[in-house]
Amino acid sequence: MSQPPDKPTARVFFALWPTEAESGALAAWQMPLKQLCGGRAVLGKTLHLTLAFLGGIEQIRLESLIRAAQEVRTEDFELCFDGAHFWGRNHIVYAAPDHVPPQLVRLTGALEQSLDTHGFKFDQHEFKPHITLLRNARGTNAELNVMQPVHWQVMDFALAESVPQGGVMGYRVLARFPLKTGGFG
Ligand code: 2AM
Repeated sequence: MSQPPDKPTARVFFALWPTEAESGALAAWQMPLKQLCGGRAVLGKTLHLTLAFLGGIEQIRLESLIRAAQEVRTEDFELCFDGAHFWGRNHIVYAAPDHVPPQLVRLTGALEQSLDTHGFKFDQHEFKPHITLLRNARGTNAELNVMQPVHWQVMDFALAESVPQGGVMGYRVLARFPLKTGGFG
């Protein structure tokens, strides 16, 4: 028999989770940005782009959450991170695409629709695709767009759990959901 979970709820969200090559390329932006903006670099292997944030849900609902994600059928796409920006309200420096591909908008729309259908609540703030690179950063007037663009072929999305690790927030990927290669022609 499998062990019962050690806590009744899990703090979860759906995200695009880069491969090592892509997260490595994005992590290379962190040092020059830190020199300009200070703050704390997010661990390279935990860099991600949040699609939908649910917060705490009961462990027993995870299976149903995974089924909701499995019903999402959208196509793979390329995402290009062109530059870094400072977000004063959250004190973060983040990487973002200049152009948001329509497939990404369709993916978040389909995911939200499926979550809704399955009775899951999620953060309804306007979707602003970004990857947080530095936390507790300060603003600067310096140009932040001095990095090499990072191209990412998005083949899947992930369900992740936030897990506190040694005083900072760590993340664990619980499941991955492939996108359809080549679209739906
Ligand atoms: P952030 O990087 O801009 O802080 C896990 O917390 C992930 O979910 C983070 O990427 C975080 O974005 C995102 N997120 C979105 N809405 C959130 C919320 N209401 N509370 C905490 N994290 C949220």
